Order: sequence, then C-alpha cells, then structure tokens
Amino acid sequence: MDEARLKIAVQKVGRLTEPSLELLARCGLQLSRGKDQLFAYGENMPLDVLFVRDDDIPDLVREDVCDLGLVGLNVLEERRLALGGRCASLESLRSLEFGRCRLSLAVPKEFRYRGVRALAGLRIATTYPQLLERYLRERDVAAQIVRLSGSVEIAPRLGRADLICDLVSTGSTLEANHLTEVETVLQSHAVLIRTPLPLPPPKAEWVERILKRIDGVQQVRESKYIMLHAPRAALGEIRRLLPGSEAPTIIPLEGSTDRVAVHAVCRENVFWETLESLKKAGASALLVLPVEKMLA
Ligand code: PRT
Ligand code: ZN
Repeated sequence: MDEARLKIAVQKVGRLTEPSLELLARCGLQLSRGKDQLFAYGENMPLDVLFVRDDDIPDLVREDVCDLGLVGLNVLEERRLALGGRCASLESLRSLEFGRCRLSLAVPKEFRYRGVRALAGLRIATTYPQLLERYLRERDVAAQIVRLSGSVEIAPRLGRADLICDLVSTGSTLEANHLTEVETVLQSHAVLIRTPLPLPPPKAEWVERILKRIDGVQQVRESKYIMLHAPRAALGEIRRLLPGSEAPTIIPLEGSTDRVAVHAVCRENVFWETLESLKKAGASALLVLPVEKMLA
C-alpha cells in the first residue's frame, strides 16, 4: 500500500456503511471498487477506504493501520474505556449527522421502575459493559452487569437478566420485545476519528481539506439560497425575517430606483411561513434554491 495515501476505515456491512460512503462521495471522493471488497481505491484523491467491522475501527486507527475512521461514538467510547488511558489520544475530529441512536436502559413492561438507585442488586444485560459500568459507578449503583455478545433484548425473557442496556433508535425493537426505555446512558452518532500519531505534511493537508469539505457538506444540508426583490425601505424588516443568514447581497434593479434584488444564504430551512412573511413585508419574485456546496 502507498504510504503517501490516507487510509480511512469504514464499516463493511451495516448501518454506517451507506451514510459513510455517501459522506465521502459528497466530499468529492470517487472510489474504484464496490463495497463488497475489503479495500477501495480513491481515484481522484489520495484517500483509500478499508472496509472492516465497526468494532475494529478504533483499534485500527489507534494502532495507525488507518489514518482516519468513521465509527459510532458508542463503539469509540466503549473501546476508550476498555483501554483506559492508553486510548486517550484517539482524537474525535468531527461529530457527524448520521448513525444517531442512544444507549438506554430498558425494563420489561411489567417491571415497576423506581429510578436508577433501585437497580442495586439486579442483573443488566448489555454488549456495552464499560459504558454501563461507568454509568452505574457515577450513580453509585451496585448492579450486576451481564456481558452478552448480541440479542440483548431477549435476555430478560430467557431469565438471564432483569433488564437491559442496549442501543435504541426508533424504539420498535424494544416495543416488539415488551421492553420500556427508562434511562439514557449515552447519546450517540457517528464520529470521524484520526490517528494519534502526527501525519507528514501532505497527508495532514489532505485531512484538513477533507475536514473543510465535511463541514461544508454538513452545513449545506439545511442551507438554502434565497433570492427576492424588495423595496429599499423594507430591507430592514426583510433582513430580520431571513432565517440564519449573514449579510445579504443587495443588487440594484435595472430601471428601478427604489426596488432592489436581495440574495442571501440561509443556514436554516426556509419554510412557507417565512416566504409568506417576506411577501407581506413587500418582497416579490421569491426564489429558494438548494445549496450544492459551501466552503467557508
Ligand atoms: O458487523 P459489525 O460489527 O460491523 O456491525 P454491528 O452489527 O455491530 O453494527 P450495526 O450495523 O448494527 O450498527 C453500527 C452502528 O450504527 C452502531 O454502533 C451505532 O453507532 C449505530 N446505530 C444507530 C445503531 C442503531 N442506530 C440501532 N438501532 N446500531 C444498532 N442498532 C440496533 C440496536 O442494537 C437494536 O438491536 O437496532 C436495534 C434497535 O433499533 P430500533 O430502531 O428498533 O430502536
Ligand atoms: Zn459491531
């Protein structure tokens, strides 16, 4: 493998695979091979993708096999805790908008939940023993942690635990297993992590470029470009109404002394209500466009 090229670890098959590849594609990366293989070559950037199990990503990055990784905060934090101080240098560069979920405590429907403190002496099944242990320790609760490698949601029914600590997104898995969510242990989302070792300048520069592009991608999701015509006298009110915009561009209109064109980037979604208010304030010829790319 070429040492001058960056390597990023991405989940091979799973919930993070598609959004991770989409993010990289939106950052401009064109990959030469399908995701079924272990490795994909970046054709237009010195960035290659290594497809692995998500649980391996923190160590691949920590051990400098990969320079970057896209992984759930839940997996990263669990590994950090398991390694103690040895993992402290594993730096999370960006919080990403995908992979949102929470690690929660959930009890069987018939369980009479009376707060965390009342869990002392009970058995809690989880695949996240470190995060659960920290949560319980911080609250001074002496419960027993039952470490499982999967199918946590059926542990209470099998008599292996009194309650569970598992990832939840929509809640339908809990519902299907007659469990009720009672506490959040960790709010999670995907993160971009980097090697703790310093990178040679060309690689470090590419990491900076990629970070800027990621910021751009994350910003444009909600951003809109808005164009309208307005009487000069209404500009104050119109600027006040434009959601999350910086200084707009004001352009004179040919053949008109009192009307101008206003162009602005709004870093929030523009709703119909906003357009209606703008119209009421005197705006006309309103146009809202999606923003494709943004570089601060
Ligand atoms: O093979 P590999 O080890 O790579 O995959 P995996 O099975 O460990 O991971 P995968 O693909 O299930 O999840 C990868 C990452 O996605 C997790 O580490 C989280 O960061 C994130 N994520 C987001 C989730 C969920 N949402 C999620 N809902 N991971 C798992 N779940 C599971 C949860 O464990 C439960 O079984 O989905 C079920 C609950 O979902 P709801 O929607 O019914 O609440
Ligand atoms: Zn996994």
